[in-house]
Amino acid sequence: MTTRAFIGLGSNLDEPAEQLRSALQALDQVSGSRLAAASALYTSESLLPGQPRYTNAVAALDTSLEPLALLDALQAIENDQGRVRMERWGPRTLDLDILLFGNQVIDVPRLQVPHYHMHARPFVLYPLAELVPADFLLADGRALAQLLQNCPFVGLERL
Ligand code: A4P
Ligand code: MG
Repeated sequence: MTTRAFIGLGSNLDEPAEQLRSALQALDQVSGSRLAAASALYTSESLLPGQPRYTNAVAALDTSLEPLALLDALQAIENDQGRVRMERWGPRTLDLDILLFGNQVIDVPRLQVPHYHMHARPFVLYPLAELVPADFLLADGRALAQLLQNCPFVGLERL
């Protein structure tokens, strides 16, 4: 059985667009998984002052992995692409977040899904909207259309 997961990709170091392109290829290579679709790339200012501009995208991944095994695979890709965890929220070559995992709500120490903050981040919601129907509901019942209405397309540039 496969589950459709949505993965948020972000980078603000070392040629971010290239980082995202190679991460998309790596996602397609994850065991038991297939990259079903990817959004356009978007750029925006960092939420944290003084950091380089971010490039973000969202991918749809069909996977037979369990959620924590998928998280392990994503962290391995982050490490392969040279991410050094210097400080939480610091600049990074690659950040891969599990935004949604089918219709599951997950709350264990290593993993919370839907991803906290995704409902208020234009660089997550607009690329996600490219990949799902207009009446899409998050696993926690929130309507994507409503979240988009509350989250104006401000400061985002679609590449
Ligand atoms: N973790 C829990 N839930 C999840 C999940 N759903 N997906 C845990 C992935 N990981 C999850 O992550 C820390 C721990 O979160 C993991 O070990 C995992 O067990 P991390 O990637 O090491 O830490 P982080 O990315 O520095 O923290 P976080 O909270 O993911 O950072 P944010 O909030 O994503 O902030 N501005 C723009 N424009 N675009 C961005 O992408 N990103 C950040 C980073 C700041 N500003 C930004 C952007
Ligand atoms: Mg992260």
